[in-house]
Amino acid sequence: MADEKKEFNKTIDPSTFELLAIAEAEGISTIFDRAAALKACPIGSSGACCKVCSMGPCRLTGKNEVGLCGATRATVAARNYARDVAAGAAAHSDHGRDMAMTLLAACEGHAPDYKIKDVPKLMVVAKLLDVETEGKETIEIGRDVALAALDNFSSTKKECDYVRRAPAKRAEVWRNIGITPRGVDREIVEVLHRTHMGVDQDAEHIMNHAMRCSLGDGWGGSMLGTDISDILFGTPGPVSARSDFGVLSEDEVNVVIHGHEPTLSMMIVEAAGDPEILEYAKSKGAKGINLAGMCCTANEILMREGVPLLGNFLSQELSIVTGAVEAMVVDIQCIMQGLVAVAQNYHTEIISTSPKAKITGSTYMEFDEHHALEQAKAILRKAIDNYPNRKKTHIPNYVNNLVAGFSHEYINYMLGGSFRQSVRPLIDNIANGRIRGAAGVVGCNNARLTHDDNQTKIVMEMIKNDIIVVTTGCNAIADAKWGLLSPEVMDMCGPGLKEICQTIGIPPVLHMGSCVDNSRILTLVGQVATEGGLGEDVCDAPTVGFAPEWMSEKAISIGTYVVASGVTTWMIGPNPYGNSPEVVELMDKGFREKVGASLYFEPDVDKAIADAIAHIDAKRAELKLEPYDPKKYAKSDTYYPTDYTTPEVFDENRYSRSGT
Ligand code: NFS
Repeated sequence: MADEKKEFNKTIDPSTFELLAIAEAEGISTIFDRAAALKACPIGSSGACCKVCSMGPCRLTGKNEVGLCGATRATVAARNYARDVAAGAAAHSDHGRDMAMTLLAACEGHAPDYKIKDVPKLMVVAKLLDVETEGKETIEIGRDVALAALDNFSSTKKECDYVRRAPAKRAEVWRNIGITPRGVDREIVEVLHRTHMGVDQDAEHIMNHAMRCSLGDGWGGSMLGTDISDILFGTPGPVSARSDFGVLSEDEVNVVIHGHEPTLSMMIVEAAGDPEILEYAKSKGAKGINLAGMCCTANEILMREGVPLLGNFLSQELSIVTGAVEAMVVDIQCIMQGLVAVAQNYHTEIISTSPKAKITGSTYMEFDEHHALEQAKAILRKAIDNYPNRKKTHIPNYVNNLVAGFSHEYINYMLGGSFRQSVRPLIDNIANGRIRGAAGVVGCNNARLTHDDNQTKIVMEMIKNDIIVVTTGCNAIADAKWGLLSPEVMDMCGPGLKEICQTIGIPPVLHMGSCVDNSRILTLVGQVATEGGLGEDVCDAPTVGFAPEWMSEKAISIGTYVVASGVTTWMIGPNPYGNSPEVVELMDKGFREKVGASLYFEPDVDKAIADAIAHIDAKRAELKLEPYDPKKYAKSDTYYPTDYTTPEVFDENRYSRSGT
């Protein structure tokens, strides 16, 4: 019994649960086992370890208040925090830069397989980047936009161009405290310099710069990454698709695309439609090619092409355990090193593609944008060649339907129609109390937490309380698998939100894309503030952010730029900088005084939910909006009863989830 309970606590996801049992029976070690066997270091996990010089590492625990050089707990925790932000910002922004490089190569004729797909978006971005468009061919504008974007990464200007996209009041807040982002490269370098031994020693000062660096990511590198992806591959609009392990096929070549950059994944989608490739698959006995997405690349190809979602971060090793995956094609970020070891027990080929990410034991097929389609086809041929090697398969029989593709452009169109695109109906219905507020729920899985439990719990609790949700990343995939992106989810909503969703035809949980696309959320909250009606700045509105199962440095950068943009955010789990009460206080009160929002690390998810709802109500009261009263609106007889106590035994019918 005790073991059963331990097993269940690893996940709430029936298909993950099923595959874990198979992995165990077959003696395959996964991250779930390693999490049980390897405890986290208590010193590092609270930000108490300083290893910026070789006299240490200094462990500031017990009676040790300072390190050898005299660095205090606060300085050390703040430095650790700033370095996490810098690493996360670097990952997002280097991805963004690659998108600009691809656009440049396409417009200069070096990457013939890429085209400008969304000309209206190109024009919008050109204007934002001060690129002259009069009398120029589209391709010339594309080239100049790419160059202007590249210039923004290493800009010597005082402010990066997209600061003008922020509401005027917000930009003023940043200027007043000196955290307006310049080129993100410069902000990252400055974090590394300031946190070098013996430079910046004041925790608050270090943390201010951490905010500046994160803003260079959110309003710089990431936002450019999203915009240029839209220019090259199209701005997403609603798309229906399927999710979960049941999307794998018994009689087609299954290719899992895992990682982040759409340059690779979109080309593989195109190559998979090539009749010659299809014929090749048939020549090897398969009925066709079946693509499925993993992690944030999944969100990129779902949003634009409706490619099914296989799973989120913690599902990656288990997808190989199905025995049904001929190739897992990976590029960068969130790719577990354990994949190759798992794949050695099956026929799955791990194909790495990025010159930035050499993965020992994988088959390396460098993806080069100059010959993109040819290389995508070569990758697929390799997968097809592997099909005859498939042996026994275990494909869990779970599929859920979903609707995704909610770019901020589409949300504007959906709310305002084609003549007057606007977020006004959203603002009005928050103001009149039918919608209580809005929550952004984003980010990773974490093997120290029950897989997908916090993700789905927070989203369900929000919509039940009439709080509309925008989601990205691994949270969006958890939601999809749990049926929370399907139309039926309306029945879980509180009465006011349900009424609005039915009237406007808007789902209560809006999938806005990958982690880089959190910049779409920034644009949306910026528009709400600029339009007026919920205060004049982002921090005035009744909005909150959550990272329910965060684990990566990218999540720290995201959490920080969301807070610095004015949205109070809860990261669920222990505070990785909690060794310094001063740093914790600076993230709470200090950030609130400076940028009007706080950053909380909260291990108790129920407390975080309660605090976030109280925060929304407090913001409503400050704005003197109608008090939220669900009884005033339509009666909801399908009000969803929730019991979130983790059951003793695995119960696949715990929520509304329907297996097929
Ligand atoms: Ni973002 Fe976390 Fe990775 Fe995507 Fe998932 S783990 S920070 S959500 S896939 S980037």
